[in-house]
Amino acid sequence: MASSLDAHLESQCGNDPLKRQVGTTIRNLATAAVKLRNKITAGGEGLGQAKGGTNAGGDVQKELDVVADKIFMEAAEASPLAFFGSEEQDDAVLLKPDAGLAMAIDPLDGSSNIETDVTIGTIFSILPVEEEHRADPSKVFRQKGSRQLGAGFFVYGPQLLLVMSMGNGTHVFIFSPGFGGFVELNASIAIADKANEFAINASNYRHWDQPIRSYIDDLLAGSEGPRERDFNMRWVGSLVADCYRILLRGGIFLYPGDGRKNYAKGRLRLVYEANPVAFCVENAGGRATDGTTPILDIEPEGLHDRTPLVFGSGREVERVARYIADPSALAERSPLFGKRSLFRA
Ligand code: FDP
Repeated sequence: MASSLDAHLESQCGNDPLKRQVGTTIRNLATAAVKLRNKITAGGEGLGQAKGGTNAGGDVQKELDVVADKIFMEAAEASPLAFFGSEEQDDAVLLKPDAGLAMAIDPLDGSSNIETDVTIGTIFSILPVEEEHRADPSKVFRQKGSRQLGAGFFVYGPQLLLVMSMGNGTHVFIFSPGFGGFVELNASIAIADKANEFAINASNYRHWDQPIRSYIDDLLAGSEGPRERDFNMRWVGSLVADCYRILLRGGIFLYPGDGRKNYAKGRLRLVYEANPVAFCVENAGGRATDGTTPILDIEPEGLHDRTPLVFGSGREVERVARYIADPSALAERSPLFGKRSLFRA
């Protein structure tokens, strides 16, 4: 019989008081995710409708964004958290001043997919709270991702999944209505080192820097290009879904910075998107970088910072970093570099 989420958390946390607080928080998040999944499944008009407001990053808020934020805020209030930071709120909120943890969350990832019934998710990052953070709360979400005590995401797709890590492997749980809770689906994921698929929003091709264009050109050239083999492309447009696919069968995801206004660091958020994804990916043997620095080594300047994000199969992520570090070396190798682009056929 597969192990339950409860049993897994018990074994991960042992008698360590701080880890037990992480365990309690993840249990509360799991209950909240089931609540949100029930709302999504019940449907009803308007879940994907704009509310008329924008969130901290200027994205239009939809009804389900607001519902999700409320559900996870309630879960946070019931958890041993001193600070709570959400994509949907401008500033972090003080909850229980003496508690040991802080949590940053994207309550509803993939909002643009809500009304089309495509997979969406919730992404969370749990950090320790030190005395210096109580003295100056503005520092609490400026901790590097490598300091996360627990991180993961829920996937609201055909099945409700929880992908999580407490720094000791990456584990997948599936919600079983019959059992009335989450049971283990994959005890420890290992990302394939070799990628056969890539994920990128190719409509931004003309805005990318040359190294990213060259890298994608070489993938598209397939067996006729320098890679001498074909690659497939998959882009769901919900980070959680693209990440889960890559955890399962390898591949690479890129959301680079680009030349559009306000996209110099891409679109994704460091603290509550890139960090938890990187934590799960690295704990599954993959890599995550902003192109030059491992995501988990970046010191955020604030809760809503953006970062370029490249993650997935280790060898492929390293290759992208080489394109960025030394484009001139690749110019000799790539038959397409500097020539007519495949996208401008
Ligand atoms: P969304 O805005 O729909 O919430 O987190 C932001 C995100 O989705 C990711 O889930 C997704 O990978 C990305 O944005 C998609 O961005 P583009 O629409 O620019 O492709």
